[in-house]
Amino acid sequence: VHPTAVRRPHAITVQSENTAYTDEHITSKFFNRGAEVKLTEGQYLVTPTVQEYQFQTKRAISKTGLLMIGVGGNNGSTLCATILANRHNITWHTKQGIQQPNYIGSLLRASTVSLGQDATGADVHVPISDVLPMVHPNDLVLGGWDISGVTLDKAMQRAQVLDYDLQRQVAPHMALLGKPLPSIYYPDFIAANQEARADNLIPGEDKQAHLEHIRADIRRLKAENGLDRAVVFWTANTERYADIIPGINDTADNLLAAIRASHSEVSPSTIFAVAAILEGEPFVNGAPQNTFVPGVIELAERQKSFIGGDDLKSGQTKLKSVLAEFLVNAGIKPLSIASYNHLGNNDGHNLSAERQFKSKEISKSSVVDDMVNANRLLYKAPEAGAKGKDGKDAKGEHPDHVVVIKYVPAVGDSKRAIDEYYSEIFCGGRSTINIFNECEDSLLATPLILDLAILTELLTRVQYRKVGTDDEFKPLYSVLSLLSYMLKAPLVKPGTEVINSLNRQRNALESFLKACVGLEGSSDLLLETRIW
Ligand code: NAI
Ligand code: DG6
Repeated sequence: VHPTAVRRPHAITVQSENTAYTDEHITSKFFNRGAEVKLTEGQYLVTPTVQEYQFQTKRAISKTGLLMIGVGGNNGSTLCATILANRHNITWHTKQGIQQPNYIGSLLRASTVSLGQDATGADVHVPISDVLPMVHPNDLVLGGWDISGVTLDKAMQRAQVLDYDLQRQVAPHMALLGKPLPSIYYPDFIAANQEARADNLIPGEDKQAHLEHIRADIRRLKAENGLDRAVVFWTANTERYADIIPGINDTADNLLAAIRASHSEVSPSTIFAVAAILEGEPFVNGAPQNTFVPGVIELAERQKSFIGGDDLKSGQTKLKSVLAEFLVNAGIKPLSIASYNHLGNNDGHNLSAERQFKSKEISKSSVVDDMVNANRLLYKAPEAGAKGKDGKDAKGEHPDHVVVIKYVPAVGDSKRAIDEYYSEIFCGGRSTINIFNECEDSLLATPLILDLAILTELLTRVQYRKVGTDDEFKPLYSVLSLLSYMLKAPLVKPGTEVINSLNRQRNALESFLKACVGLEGSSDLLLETRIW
């Protein structure tokens, strides 16, 4: 347990009538500018709109626990070990020399935003984590559950991710974290090949009892560690999709009744999500399965709890969301995107089972939809009222998109990803881009877990007021779509558009953080550089 969670001095002060600072809060005024578009008799009628909001951010950072389900896995153990290495400033020998611990790969800790220009006109960049008070990763209290009862030092060795010299030095600190808490295991939801690991289980088959057990764990961990906030994070094996069954998981009340009745379609991840929601703690899903069945979303709304997901967007998909947007926005028409990868860690083993692969295939496939839909010059729109083979609204023209994952034990955590982008260019020409990407999967994923936990904690401290409508400040909407940058298949408010473009996701986040301190979103217009 690390003792801090105190407010660090705030590095930025905005001097403006739109921003007010008290010991407790930063309050800002923000004008949300947009445009309403109507198509009338072949003409687009565009009316600029503006709505004033106020944001209020609590300045005191919560003492925050990161409670991971699957803490004994590659991501979980790597995250714990790297935080401990940073916290204790452990350096280690590699064949390249001495390596310092760092947070490279974390959007919040290793990337910057421009605040504006100095007197010479040069941009002034600051770490994103300085824009608002945020938890430092070293201060996170770590813990969680795993169906494998291996202690965390041994779990780190089993993962085979970190250099030996780091493992050697961090092992005593990892050993202090002990054994993960016993967890819920419903074998039907993960691959049969995981059974040998499952030796640390909450007994029985009563799902209501399991829910109460997890709720009690969350309460106890909070009390024992003096936590103000516990972010509950699924980084356990990918589950199969749960069937959405009317009367079972379609509403909050039906879902709670289904848990009481120990219905077979309630997955372990859904039990954890419900436990966190009922405890008023945020839940983030780092894997692709549909943990957030409609009943979970309704429950989160009803309890005013926060949820975010799905599936960490680490390498191949992150690049795809950039490359597909680049091609489509350049007026080039991708005809097919073929993505292969092979890996040899336990995640790959689990995904070698058909139903678990299917969950991952879905999250990896959705990522180009919005870019394609935004360019009807290249891709034909669906006929009005047309239906697809599945009976749902037809999607219109779309590039062929295939996703293949193979388990190759020899390569371990070092995933190989191969992508071919085959596109139509000028006057019938063709362009083929091939990408081969090789990387340590868990070292890409781990900083995303940190970013998600830190942002989630921050977003629980931000409230807003729509000026002219709301008298009081209120919390943000339950589904934290501002987390989208780190997630492959972002969960959004039902009925709103999913944004997959990585650039748009980052801009949204940057604009939001700046709005909370009373700064307008970043402008690349740079007008003063273009006029006399
Ligand atoms: P892993 O297989 O090494 O770890 C998963 C852990 O979850 C294992 O220790 C397992 O015993 C445990 N587990 C399974 N069911 C459980 C349950 N019901 N309760 C508690 N623990 C349970 O996998 P890894 O590499 O750590 O990945 C974790 C998840 O994150 C997977 O779903 C993976 O698809 C997803 N993911 C991983 C990325 C990466 O780059 N490593 C990126 C995107 C998503
Ligand atoms: C094989 O695809 C294993 C998966 O868990 C991925 O490594 C993970 O989802 C990351 O995928 P991506 O596409 O973001 O690199």
